[in-house]
Amino acid sequence: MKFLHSEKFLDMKAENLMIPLERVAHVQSKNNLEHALLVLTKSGYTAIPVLDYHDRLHGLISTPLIMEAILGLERIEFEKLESILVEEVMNKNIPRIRPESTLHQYLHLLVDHPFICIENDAGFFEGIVTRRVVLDLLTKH
Ligand code: 2BA
Repeated sequence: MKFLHSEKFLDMKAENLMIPLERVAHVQSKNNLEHALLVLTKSGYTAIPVLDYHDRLHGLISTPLIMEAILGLERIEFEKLESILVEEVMNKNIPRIRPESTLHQYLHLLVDHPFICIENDAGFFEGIVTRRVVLDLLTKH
C-alpha cells in the first residue's frame, strides 16, 4: 500500500475535499423534530448537521435520535414531533476540524464518523468531509 504513505494524499487539506455549506442539508437548533424529519427524509441522509442562525455548528441530528425521542412505552408518538426542538435531542458531542486540517490529522475520525464537520477559526461552519469523498480519492490512485 505504497500510496497510503504518499505525502500528497495525507497532506490533502479538508477545505479541498469539502462539500460546502450551501450544498450540505442541515437544520437549525430551534427547528422542531417534524421539520428535521422532513429534511432528513427529503435529502435521503441519515444524519445531518445542526446550525444556528449565524451558521455556527451545534451538533448532529439523525433519524434514530428522533425515533428514540418519540418512542413511547407502546407506540411511536408521532404527535410529539411538533413540540420537541432539535436542540433537545441532537448529539452535541461531535468531532470538528479546521479547513486547513490535513487528512493525516482526521482520517482516523472517519472510521467511526461517516462525515466530519469543518469549522473555521471564528467558529463558523464551513462544510463537511465525507467518507465517500476520501474513499473515492483513494480508489482513483
Ligand atoms: P448516510 O446518510 O448514512 O449515507 C451513507 C452513504 O450513502 C453516503 O456516504 C452516500 O454514499 C450514500 N448516500 C446516502 N444518501 C445519499 C444522497 N441523497 N445522495 C447521494 N448519496 C447518498 P457519504 O457520501 O460518505 O456520506 C456520509 C454521511 O455524510 C451521510 O451518511 C450523511 O450523514 C452525511 N452527508 C453526506 N453528504 C451530505 C450532504 N450533502 N448534506 C448533509 N449530510 C451529508
